[in-house]
Amino acid sequence: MGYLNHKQGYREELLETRSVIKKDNFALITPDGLVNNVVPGFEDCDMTILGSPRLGARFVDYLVTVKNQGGNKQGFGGNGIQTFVYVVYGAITAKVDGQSYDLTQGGYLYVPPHLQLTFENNNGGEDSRLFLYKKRYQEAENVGKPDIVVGNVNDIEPEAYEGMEEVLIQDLLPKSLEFDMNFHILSFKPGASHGYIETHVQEHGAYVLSGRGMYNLDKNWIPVDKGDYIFMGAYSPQATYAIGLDEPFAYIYSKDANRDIEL
Ligand code: UGY
Ligand code: MN
Repeated sequence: MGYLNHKQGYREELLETRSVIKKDNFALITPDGLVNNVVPGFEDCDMTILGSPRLGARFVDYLVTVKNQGGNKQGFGGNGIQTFVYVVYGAITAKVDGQSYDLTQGGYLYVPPHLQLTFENNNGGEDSRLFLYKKRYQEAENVGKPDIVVGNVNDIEPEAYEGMEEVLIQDLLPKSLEFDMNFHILSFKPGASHGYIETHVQEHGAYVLSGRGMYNLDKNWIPVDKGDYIFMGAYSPQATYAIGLDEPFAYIYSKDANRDIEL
């Protein structure tokens, strides 16, 4: 069964998938094949683990559907693990260090590595969907610890990306050295593209929020759609052309930043 699309039982058509898994290189994970993973601490949540060290990532990404009474009261992250939550739809109340944060669609919260995140659904009985992330924080000499960051992408003015007006970028976290990673949203008008095929050491976990694209993942042109997840590993060549008629092709993604490589 595809737990997100609630399809159960035999299908009329032959079984097939658009997912492509190349461990330690790249992966496309489509919604139809996702299964429910039980993770201690998460109650009344359907969740699925997307990018993870088993795929070649140094972080873990999750897609979480939080039910009416659902959430995490036990605490997520802390003890060296930083966390980030983005509300795809719905509403939650998150708590960090005794402080509450109400997050609605487009809202996000970054929790530094010494603190834990708890949250509960706050969507009037309806489900909420979250894109959730954790990564071990990499310290750097003479660099302080990051603070909590709360925001909503609907309040962030997008900027032209690398000189292209049809490609817009939003930076969700400060660009300061305390942060060893950042989250961004890239949005391409149909027909727009990257300016070159990127080849870089940083890894990405990307969740497609809208539209469609043809994505070049290590020289394979692969169609991607809203709801898909893409892992791009270190040095994996990557770029996209947005396709479709009028909806922008947009995805939220993480990128490690501001650190040397440890030997
Ligand atoms: O920031 C980035 O590296 C971004 N442009 N990568 C990507 O969209 N695949
Ligand atoms: Mn990139």
